[in-house]
Formats: sequence, C-alpha cells, structure tokens
Amino acid sequence: AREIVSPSNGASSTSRPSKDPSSVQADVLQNLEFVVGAPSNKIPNGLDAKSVYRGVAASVREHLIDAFNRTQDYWSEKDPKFVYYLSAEFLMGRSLMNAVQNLELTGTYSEAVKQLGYDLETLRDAEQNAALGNGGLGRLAACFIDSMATLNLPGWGYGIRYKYGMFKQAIDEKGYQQELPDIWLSNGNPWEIPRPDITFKIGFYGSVDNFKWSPGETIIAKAYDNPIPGYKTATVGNLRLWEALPVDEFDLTAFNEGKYDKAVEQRRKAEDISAVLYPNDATEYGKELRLKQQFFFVSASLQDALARFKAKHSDNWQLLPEKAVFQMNDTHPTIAVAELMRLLIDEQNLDWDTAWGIVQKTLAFTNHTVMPEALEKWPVKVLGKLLPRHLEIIDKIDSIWKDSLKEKVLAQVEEMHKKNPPKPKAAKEVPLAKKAGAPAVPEQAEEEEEEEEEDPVEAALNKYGIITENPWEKGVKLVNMAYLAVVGSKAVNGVAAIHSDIIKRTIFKDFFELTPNKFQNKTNGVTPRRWLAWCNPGLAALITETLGTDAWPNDLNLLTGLRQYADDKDFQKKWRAIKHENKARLAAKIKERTGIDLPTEPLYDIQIKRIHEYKRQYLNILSVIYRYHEIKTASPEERKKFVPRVTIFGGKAASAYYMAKKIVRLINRVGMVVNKDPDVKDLLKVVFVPDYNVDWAEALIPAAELCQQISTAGTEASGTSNMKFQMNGCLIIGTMDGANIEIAEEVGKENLFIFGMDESEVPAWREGKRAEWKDYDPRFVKALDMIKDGTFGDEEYFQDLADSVSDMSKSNDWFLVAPDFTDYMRAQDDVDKIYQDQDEWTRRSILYTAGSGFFSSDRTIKQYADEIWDVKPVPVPAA
Ligand code: F58
Repeated sequence: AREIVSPSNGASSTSRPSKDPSSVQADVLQNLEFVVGAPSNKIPNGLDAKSVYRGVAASVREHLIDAFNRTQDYWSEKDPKFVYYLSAEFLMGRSLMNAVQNLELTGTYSEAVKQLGYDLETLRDAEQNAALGNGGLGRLAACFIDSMATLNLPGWGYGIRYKYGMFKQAIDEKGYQQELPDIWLSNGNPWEIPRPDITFKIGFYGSVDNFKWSPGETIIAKAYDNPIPGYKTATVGNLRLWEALPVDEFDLTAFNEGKYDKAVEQRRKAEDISAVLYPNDATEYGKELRLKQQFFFVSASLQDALARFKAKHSDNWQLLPEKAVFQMNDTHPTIAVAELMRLLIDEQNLDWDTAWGIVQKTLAFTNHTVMPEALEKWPVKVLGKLLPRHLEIIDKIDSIWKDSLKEKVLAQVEEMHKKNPPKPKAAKEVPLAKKAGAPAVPEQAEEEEEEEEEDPVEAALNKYGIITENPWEKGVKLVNMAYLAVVGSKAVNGVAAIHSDIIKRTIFKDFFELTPNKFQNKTNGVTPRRWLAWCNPGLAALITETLGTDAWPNDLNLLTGLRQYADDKDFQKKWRAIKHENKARLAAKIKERTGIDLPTEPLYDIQIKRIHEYKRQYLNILSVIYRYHEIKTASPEERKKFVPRVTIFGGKAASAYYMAKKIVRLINRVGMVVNKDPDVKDLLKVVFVPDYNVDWAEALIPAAELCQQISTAGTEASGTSNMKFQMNGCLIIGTMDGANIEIAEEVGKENLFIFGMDESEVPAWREGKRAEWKDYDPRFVKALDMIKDGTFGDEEYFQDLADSVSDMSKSNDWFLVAPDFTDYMRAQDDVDKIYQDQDEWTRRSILYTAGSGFFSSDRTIKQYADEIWDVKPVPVPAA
C-alpha cells in the first residue's frame, strides 16, 4: 500500500512506505528492549516518559535512516549540483514530532503509543531542545534545510555539533537573569548518526615557509549526520555537524610518567573547540577560540565537499562551480574564502588565478545585520598567529583586489576633481629632512607631513581595503570579514527588501557601486510545517477543511483562498474558537512553568526575541507601566472601560549585555508588582516566560493575538517571528522595519498597527534633532518616574536605564525610545479600539494568515536555488 502525495514539490511518484499501528508498536517495543536496554518485564508500563521517548525516537529514526540512505545514494548516483549551507548555528528545537509529522506517521504513532499506555504529547515533552543557535539567524538556517529537503534540492547543512547549546535562562527571585549550562545531550541524541569513519585533520598555528604551511597543532573533525525529512516527498536531506577531537586520544608517555593531567590535556584542548555555542547575538569579542571554531567547521566542510567532488571528477577543478555552491550564513564561515583558496592552491596545486576564478563562482554570502558591532573584524595579529597561511592569502587577495581597482578609482578621483577642483596649494619649501645631509626631523613632524600629502587615490582605495587600520586603535590592523566575503563571492544578499537596500547604501556602498549586479535581496521565510501545520493543529484542520485540500503546507499561496471567508461570521466564530483553545493551552503551560494564573479572555500580547535595545522591549514595558498607572488611578466605574490584556515577554540577554539584563529585570519586577495588585485584577497581567526557546515559541505563537515588532526603523534586518505570528493569524503592532514592510504589503498596511519614525527619518534624529528634542510625552515621564520612585523596587539599579532614554548628558537614546513613544501609544489605543470589535479583529486575523504565503521558506529557498545557487530539484523515487 502506498500513500498518494501532492506533486507540488516536483516529485511525481514519491511516497513514504506506510505503516500500521501494530507494526509500529512492535518496532517501539523492540527498540525499548534493544536500544534503550529496558528490562522486558518493565516494558511498557514500568518505564518513565524519557525512556519511552527514546524507544519511540529510535523507531522513528529507522524510517528516517532508510529514506536518508536512499536519498543520499540517489543523489550521489545522479551527481547533480549541490548546495552546502555553511552556518555556525542551526537552531533545530525538538525533532520527534517534526519527524513523525513529516513522515506522515502521526496517526499511526499516536495510536501505537496509546496502546502502550502513553500519549505522544507527553513523550514529545521528554525531548531536549537542540538549541545550537542564538536566535533568528540560527533558526532561519533550520527552516532553510527543512525547505531544501521538501523541495528535493540536493544540499546539506554544515555546522558544529556543540556539546553545550544556548545557555538555559533562569529568573531568580529578584527578577534577575541567571545563565545555566545547556546539557542537551545528557539523554543521548537519537537523531544523529555518528560517522567515526568520516574525519578530517584541521591545522592551527605553526609557520609558513615559502608558501608551505606547517601547522603547530592538529586536531580531528568527526562527522555526525542528522537526517532532515522533507514533507510529502521521499527526500531526506542532511545536516552534517562536526565534533572536535584530538589526534591522539592519550599521551601515553605522559601517562606512564604518572602525569595524568597532561595525558589528557590534548583531548581537552581539542574538545574545547566544539564545546560551546557563543551566546552573543550581536557583539563579537575577537576571541581566538571563536575564530578557531569558525575555521574548524569551515575547513572540515570544505575538505569533505572537495573530497566528494574529487572522487567523481578527479582533478577537473574547473567543473567545481557547476557541482557545488557554498552559502555563507553571515560572516562566521567567511574564512572559507581563504581556506578554499588554500585547499585549491596548496593541496590541489592550482595556480592563483585559476583558484580565484573558481572561488568567486563557488561562494555566496548572506548578511543579516547592519549593526556595526556585529560585523566581524579579526585583528591581523590574532588571525596571523592562528592561521598564518590564511593571512598571507588574505593579504594577497587584498592587494590584487586594490590593484584591480586603481584605474576605476583614478577615474573617479579625476571626475571628482573636475567637479570639485582641489584648492591649489602654496608651493612648499622642501623640508629639511629631505635634503641630503640634513639632520633627521622628529617623527611627529614626518607623520603630519604624510597626512597632509595623502594621495587621494590611496585614500579612495583604502575604503575598499579588506585589511584596514582599526579606527579606534592606531597601528592595529583588522581583517574585515564581510569585505573578504563580498570580494570572494558571486552573490551577496540581504534578508528583506529594506535591509538589502540599506546595505547597498551603507556598509557595502563602495562595493555596490563597483559590482552592482552582485547584490541581491532574498526576503526571509519560515517553514509552514513547523510554524503553522504542526504547532497549530486546530487552525491547520480548519484551513484544510475550508480550502478542501491539504496541499497548502507545501504551496502556501493556497492560503489566499481564505480571503473570501474573512467577513463570514460563521467562519470567524470557528477561527476565534481555535485561538481561544490555543490561549487556554498556553495559559496552562505558563501556569505549570511559572505558577502564574492567566485568564483566557484578555487580549494576548506577545513579544518574543533576543533582548536588545534596538528591539525595544523597553518601549513595550514603558507602555505597560503607564497602563498599570492608568488602571490603578481609575475609579471602579472607569476601570470597566479598559480592554483587559495579558502582556507576555520572552527572550535571553547576552550575559555581558548590561542594559539588556536590566531590561529583563525590569520586566520581571513590573510583573511581580502588577500581577498581585488587587486593583488591577484581570485587567492586566505581565508575564516573562523563563528560558524562551523553540519549544516555547511553538506554544506562544498560535496563542498570540497581538505581537510586538517594534524595532527602531532601519535596525532589524528582517525578523522572522513576525512571519510566524502572521501565519497564525496574529496582528502586528510595529514599525516600518525589516520584513514588517513586506507583510504590510501582503496584508494591507491599514490592517497593521504601524507607528513611529521610518528609516529615512532616523539618521537626522540621531545626528542632531534628538539632542535638542525635549518634547517628552507626559505619559512617558510618568512611567519613568514610577521606575525611579521605586514602585517596582531596585530604583538605584534602574536609574541608568531610565537615564538612557531621558538624560542626554548621560546617554543619547540611540534607538529613539522617547521620540517614538507618543505614536506607539496612539497605535496601542487603536489596538484596544479594534479589539473591542471582535468581528473586525477576526477579519484582520484571517487576512493575515491568508496573506502569509509569500513568507514560506519554500519561496525563499526556491529563489536562492534559481537566482544564486543554480541548483535543481532531484526528487528521489519511491522505495
Ligand atoms: C538576525 N540576526 C537578524 N544574528 O537580527 C534578524 O532581523 C533576521 O531576521 C535574522 O537574523 C535572520 O535573517 C541574528 O540572529 C545572530 O544571532 C548572530 C549570532 C552570532 C553573533 C552575531 C549575531
């Protein structure tokens, strides 16, 4: 028996082998006994959920591995062009339900597990989250590999198998964030296949003699494959993660000499490299270990891909760009530019020009931020010590690159001079120092002389320099990794229309002017399987029933078919009932995790993302504080007019991010006061969900009615939670920033609560207006006063947070919290007004979901495949 599948992903006759509950049950029992090692007299009833989860997962894994092997064999036989997605982060979350759902075995497994006396939901919660990412960028990579498999695109993800993922966040009794290690592998990981036979040597340090690198230290990269099931296709893709190991397990000599610590020192040092995910979501600290991690996974991945190429095409390296493309996810993997050059020249004996030609056709680069502090720049000293041969290569790339620009730059300078003739300088006397026999002048004078005489062509060329001087530290040279990537890539893209436009005008302006065709936009997307179909089963069922097809998760534009029901009162009622169920489910989870009781009638208003000043959780909490004040000072009669709200926050602050940690504490403090205030009752609740992660997101997003996408215009590259919320029919209050703009285009701007300055107004504010501006909204002043007067305690601790947006002598309110406040409050009032008209609210909600088709990561990936990668689908035939 075969299941019929939709051909929307290009697969004509693909299918998954079907299974019945009794055979699945037998599989599970067998795995419980032989994989988990449970004694047969305890199976199944005497086992805890964790053990049963492992047995179930092991049985699902069998299905995955079978299809995985068939996919990989088939692709190897067909030898199509492959895309390799290089990313330091993959934020996968849990795998059990996603695998069961994608394999179309949910009904079968639910039934089988039920017969064993368990339920799938409980087992689901026994799985640890794979949090190998910080936030948006890492989760995007996870959505992308899901779409690649679903679209049958030959491709792999490549990354690091961190032993410890994103830290666990606990909130202490004072509301302060504590960071705890994430020991995610403690219960084993049934989703990976260790490959002890797939290893590569990775060198560090050492010296270069006549272009030959002799590393001073060598370690091993060992592969772990993680099968990635597509949906309604037989394709199962691969995420290959690398673990760092020592070349020699053990220093036997040291051991025999009784030096036990020393005997295992090498092992510890090597293992450190893949030990922990750096938990900073914006700033880089230039740490050597971080560069080591980056080079480690890039080198292993490139060696692996080149070895596979060589096995098929021996030394026909000119063919490489037709067989492989490497997408670099932000600057973290960009050492690939130098490493690919090194492998081709030093290991495969190509000449420089041939190798460079190949590199520039094989690499592509995605930028995810314009925040200057997140653009990686490595001190030449650090890079040169760790990777001396690579520094040499980068240096050469830099000088050839600048040479190639000389003519253009010369012409530009002449053009400039024509328009703007330089002031004729008075003839200068030849300085003494330059006259033969004159005594040397002091260095200072010499330097000034040079500055004055700076060649305009040199100065113009320096703008393009990959290696440049640190503007903050004279004499310290830095390697600009983003510039290296731009020069070494065939395509450079931003992640939303406005962002791709901004990078052309700002951080890559000079490069864009030289090679405008290199620059593209690829607006982000999210997988509609995990983020709608699987996390919101109620809504998914209603959509399928209404559209009369279940093909929409693979063809999300079908959701436009919901538009015609936006005004249908019966449909609206069903739509609302599902939202209400999801709210109740969330309230139960929050009760269980935090002890807070939430009513389910109020408007559920949610902001979940990394805590950052630019994302402006602060603006949100200030408006909450003012709302609290208003309710508290209102008469019982007036109180009836308030629209009840539950405001929920979730997110982690980088451990060293001073202001972000204060914001976390403030939100928690406000919650502690508001939630127990009898004057407020159910009119306002403030919840901070601890340890926000993918799992929380799957519960929060389907329940949300309003989400906050309120970054300062021009700062959020795209945002992806905005898309997930939209798919689930959640209205947006937000600025014209990132992908909010494109969402507004799809849904109709009038259906969003848009406020605040737009991107074109921000620079003028920052540069001048903000300093003079004193027109503080009295409500803003009141909210700040309440923080400062100790309403929430800790007033001294919060003082500088309050000053940061109000005292221009101490801080410059770079993210414009104060000037955007009034319009934000206006938008909040609109929210309350519309929420009282439930039919109108529901109409909009339906229109959001109906307009979310564009934000499927299938669309994004198809664009990458067509416009950058030139990779075609290769559907795997059914078993
Ligand atoms: C995010 N970047 C953007 N960086 O902020 C967000 O707007 C966008 O939607 C998303 O990428 C996907 O394109 C982001 O998440 C990081 O987390 C990096 C982690 C490593 C250090 C530097 C930041």
